[in-house]
Amino acid sequence: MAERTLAILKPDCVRKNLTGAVISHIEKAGFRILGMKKIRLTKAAAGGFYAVHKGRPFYDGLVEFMCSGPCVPIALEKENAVADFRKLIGATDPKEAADGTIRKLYADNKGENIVHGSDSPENGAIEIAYFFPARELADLGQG
Ligand code: 3AN
Repeated sequence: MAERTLAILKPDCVRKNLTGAVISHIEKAGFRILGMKKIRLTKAAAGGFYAVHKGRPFYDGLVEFMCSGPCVPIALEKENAVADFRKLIGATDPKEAADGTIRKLYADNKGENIVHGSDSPENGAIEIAYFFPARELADLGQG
């Protein structure tokens, strides 16, 4: 059964003109793109998305960064999508990310790390719904 996960190509990815390169990694790894858009998050939208991190020392900087320019949320589908996507992007800190992963290849640091990936199928569904109304994704799973 296909599973879904949310990717966000973060503002550093867009600023570095790397969206195409990163999407290419994602497609080559076998993910189907269900929905994709380029948006500029408000502070409230970014704060809501990262609400689980509220109170942590990096929260304000993270929200500021996510609003600092456009980003590209992408709803993805694949068997084992959540775990496979996290493997593809690598560890949060690019210094610790495995060779060949997207963060190892392109990210500068823990804060500006190019791409977000959901951490569980449950959160994947919640996060996809945060950016994509169900009607936008209906019947798009077959490519
Ligand atoms: P991941 O995105 O790898 O699941 P999380 O969920 O622990 O990582 O953190 C969410 C986001 O918060 C990360 N993508 C990163 O941008 C930022 N972040 C996490 N830890 C730190 C930190 N120690 N310093 C700066 N930013 C951080």
